[in-house]
Amino acid sequence: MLFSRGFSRLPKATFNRCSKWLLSHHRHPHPQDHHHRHRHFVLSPTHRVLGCRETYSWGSPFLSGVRHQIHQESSSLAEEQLDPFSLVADELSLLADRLRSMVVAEVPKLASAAEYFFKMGVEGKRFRPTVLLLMATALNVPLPRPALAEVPETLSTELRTRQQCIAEITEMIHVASLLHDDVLDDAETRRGIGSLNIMMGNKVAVLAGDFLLSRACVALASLKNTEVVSLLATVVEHLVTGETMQMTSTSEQRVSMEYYLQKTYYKTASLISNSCKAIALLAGQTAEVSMLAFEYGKNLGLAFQLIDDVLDFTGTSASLGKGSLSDIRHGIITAPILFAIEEFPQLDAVVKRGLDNPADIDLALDYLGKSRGIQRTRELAMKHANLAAEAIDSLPESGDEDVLRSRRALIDLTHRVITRTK
Ligand code: GRG
Repeated sequence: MLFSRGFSRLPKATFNRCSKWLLSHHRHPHPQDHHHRHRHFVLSPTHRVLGCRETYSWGSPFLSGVRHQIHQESSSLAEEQLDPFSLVADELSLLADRLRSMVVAEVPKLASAAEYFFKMGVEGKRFRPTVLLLMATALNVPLPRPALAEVPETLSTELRTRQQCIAEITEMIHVASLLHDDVLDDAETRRGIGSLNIMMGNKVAVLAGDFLLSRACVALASLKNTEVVSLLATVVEHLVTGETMQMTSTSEQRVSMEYYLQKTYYKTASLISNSCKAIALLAGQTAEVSMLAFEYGKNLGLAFQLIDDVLDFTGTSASLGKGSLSDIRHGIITAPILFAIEEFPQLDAVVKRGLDNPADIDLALDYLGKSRGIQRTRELAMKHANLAAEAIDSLPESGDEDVLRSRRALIDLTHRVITRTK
């Protein structure tokens, strides 16, 4: 099974707990198990955590797991190091233009609110559209049905436009959720500028989020694919469910790794996993390939959020306390603290008290510094990054250079997610 392989380095009890709910979601047979090689992002033998200073390196097996179709390429192509973002740069800039035109509103106030985070320079990392455009190319393989083996040029252009539309919808849902999140959190900044709630007030920010969602719905309807509509509607439900889980958790739920992972899937990984699946469905891919696309997105999304949770404590420096500490200050308990509780059970009572008291936050940070919480969170993120890369390795073979290049870029992204500092 895809899940159990990547978790082999985690203690069994932790793996069982972390993966219980994940296994109950979307269990599926691996279509090409025999092709699998072990791919592991590993901590270097010299890896250590001293007062939470840490050094990580990528084990050489990183590239060795890429399947033989990639190894069979000409060495120049195989060695080519391409930035995943630059591979789709032209399309990303077209997408940015289209997004700006899609969010034009009749009422001037709503128009300026809706376009706020689509303006040049404040578009964010564009991580999701990059993944989706790369996934569209990575899945550009002949379909098993002979009638569809030769796709005419016009049809493949039309398919690409529809897949770009998924990237636009995904970005609109993402930005809508950011706007609502900032209202709920009373955030003051976003993407390095004043948050919309601060610039225009909570009411306009909520309405702008609703407006983006409605424009996303119109775009989704235009695709005339009910399965894809259903996937993305479920994503919105998951975003709201995840946020509500975070907001309403009991003290018992706050210290549960299972609860945390489920909330993380809903809040962060569902959007990218279901959008990846939508890309595959639009291409008419098989259930197996669609599920591999989903698995890639899910595991990449989980790895992304786990690293986000580490960075909240460490910032760019890898030293504890250098991050914004925004989560813990808002009483939000994330994986590093949950792992620290396993080592220091006395931290459980501190966390359950609610962390309203700054002295309790300091105490929790002291325990975290003495624990392997940060390191174990990174390890869990690496397990998910490995699983994401394995999903790409398991795609049907292709000799097409563009397809292989995009697959390598998707695998490269799993690496970047783990090593990112912002
Ligand atoms: C209105 C759809 C909708 C949802 C309402 C508020 C809410 C329910 C959900 C919150 C979802 C949320 C904001 C999750 C956090 C996801 C996350 C990791 C955001 C940061 O993503 P980046 O770093 O941001 O990719 P940029 O700015 O680079 O795009």
